[in-house]
Amino acid sequence: MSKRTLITSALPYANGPIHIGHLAGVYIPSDVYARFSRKVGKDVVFICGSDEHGIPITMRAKKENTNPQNIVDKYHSLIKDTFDKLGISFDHYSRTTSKKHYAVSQDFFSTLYKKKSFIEEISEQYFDEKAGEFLADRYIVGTCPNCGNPNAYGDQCESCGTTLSPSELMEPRSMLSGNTPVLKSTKNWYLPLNEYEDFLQDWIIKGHEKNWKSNVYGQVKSWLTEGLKPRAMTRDLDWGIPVPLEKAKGKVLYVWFDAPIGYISFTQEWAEKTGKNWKDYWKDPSTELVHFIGKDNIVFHCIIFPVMLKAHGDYILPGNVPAFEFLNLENEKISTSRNWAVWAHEYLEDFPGKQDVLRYVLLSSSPETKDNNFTWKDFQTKNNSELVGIYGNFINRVTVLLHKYYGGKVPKGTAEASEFLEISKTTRGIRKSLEKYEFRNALSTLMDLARFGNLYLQNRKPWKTFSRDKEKTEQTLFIAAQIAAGLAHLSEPFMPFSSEKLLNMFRLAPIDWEKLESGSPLILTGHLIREPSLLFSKIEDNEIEKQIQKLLLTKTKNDLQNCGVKPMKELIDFEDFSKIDLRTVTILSAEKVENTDKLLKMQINTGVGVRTVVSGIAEGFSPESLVGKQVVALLNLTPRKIRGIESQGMLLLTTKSDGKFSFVVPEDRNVENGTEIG
Ligand code: B3M
Ligand code: ZN
Repeated sequence: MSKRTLITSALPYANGPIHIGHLAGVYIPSDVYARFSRKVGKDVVFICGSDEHGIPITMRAKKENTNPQNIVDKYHSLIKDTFDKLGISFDHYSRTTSKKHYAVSQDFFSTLYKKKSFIEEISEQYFDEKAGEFLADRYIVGTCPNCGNPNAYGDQCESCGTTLSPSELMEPRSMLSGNTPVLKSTKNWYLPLNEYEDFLQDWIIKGHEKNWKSNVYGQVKSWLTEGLKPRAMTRDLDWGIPVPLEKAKGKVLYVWFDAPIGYISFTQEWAEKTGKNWKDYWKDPSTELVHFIGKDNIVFHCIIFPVMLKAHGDYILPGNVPAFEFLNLENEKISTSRNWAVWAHEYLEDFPGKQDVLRYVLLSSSPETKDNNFTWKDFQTKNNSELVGIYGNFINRVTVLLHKYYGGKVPKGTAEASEFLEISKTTRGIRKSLEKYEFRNALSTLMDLARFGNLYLQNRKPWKTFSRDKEKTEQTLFIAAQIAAGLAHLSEPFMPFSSEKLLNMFRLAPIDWEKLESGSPLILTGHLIREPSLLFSKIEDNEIEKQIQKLLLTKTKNDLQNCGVKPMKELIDFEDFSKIDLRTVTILSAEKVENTDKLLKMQINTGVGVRTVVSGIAEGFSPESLVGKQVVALLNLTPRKIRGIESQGMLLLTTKSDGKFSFVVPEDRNVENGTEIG
């Protein structure tokens, strides 16, 4: 019987588009795993949806000057569309504002409430008096008591990863007003995580040391060693799912309470749609439940949600939680707020038809065990040297030779050749890696088969043997065709678009992996293949340059935001500007103004007469160094008296942040004095 497998991907917050970090760390690996699991004959359901509650949404709404509903509507459709276009093969992609999800979440809460799983506690919570709101989690920032990061959030410090509660922050400040918040009492419902320590010890520490990734297992272990605390499952907010209790009016479910329940409610929606029984997937202990997440979600998926499931009592627990580290972009942390990202929807516009290239590159630099890095140069190299140079090249050689020598028909040959075994060996290798969530290994095993194919052709040189050894040439291309067919099938989880193209080129129907492992030929003698068509194409330098320029622009914008340059003055009309009379002038003489440190008196040749100007530049220049210098002056400034001397114009200078100044000078050193500037 096929093993039932329920695969979930972390629900992306509908507060912004999807970027390469999300894809590399959650969505592409989970999709590969889901596609692979289907191929090996498992009964798979692959579930996800948008996370539409919580502070990330309300904060975004504030930033975009709109309401949360508009934000989630906008980003939910963008995200869903992006996943579709990238071939992420969810069986169901929903959203946490769906009716079903409200009902399932409220029901879950009520069950725990009836079972007395919560502790009711009146506590002092931070309240922003200016905004008139309680400050939950991310609305409050302060200094992390663990590592000293001055910008830790009320629920988590992103520097050291510690989970926090707002009261633990030092020097708290409100994100709404910047003010120091006050404490005000309010009642909330807490899940006493500390009461589940023994359960977690048994289940994870004793039960999953071998099969969970060491980064996940290690984190959980260290939290358990530190000891757990009760955690509030309700919030004083106006955006979220109402707490289903009369006495909790105005309160909503904590977003990390409702979001993981989304995995359950979305499975129910999917089952209704397909006529399946959702309980098979959530209540039968033989079902394998796998959560794909980023490392910042480990605590929620390995501690809080399992405790919720355990307290409820009706559900299975996750069998594995493969969590990924982070992907950096050009050696810097990806950041939505700083726009430091490659946005998937923009990639799809800039590189049409190249979904598989992104899938390939992100998988090959997937942050499996440590943070990894994406660079555009590397992206180009991987496309040009690996996809075009190795994979595409092999396919092209095989299809061209088959057409050239045999009219596109697979020639006679025997599968009883050692080279043929490479295909089943590759299949087993990929299976072994993917079962351990080692996506990079799996992908390089696939590429090794293409490398092997190239080497095989290189060694057997069918273009040389064709005229003198008919049988050998036939055998070579028979095997080469098998390898190409093997690649077509085996690429499906990783590069589904190219796999489909290839299968079509070879006029083959998809098959299960058992067949690939069985060692029978994949394409028979006499089978007619289509004319070769291009699978991958070279990415040129100018396309990469364009992307790098885009990032440089972002960097410049970010730098400008952080530098101390004064903001621009009000706009003026051209008429205002044309009133200004700027000219090139030459300094004829310069002397210090008596009893001052800063002032110099100068005579200047303006081309329209000799003038006197007084300027506060004595600390920067000696009078002698100025004589003969051609500079720019504003001539029609109303004269004013400085220390009894009438100054009849102004010399133009720039002042740097260190206080040093320099003259604005014409680039052409031979300009006549009195030449107008404008
Ligand atoms: N919405 C994703 C994040 O932390 C979060 C995942 C929810 S999974 C139940 O970015
Ligand atoms: Zn910290």
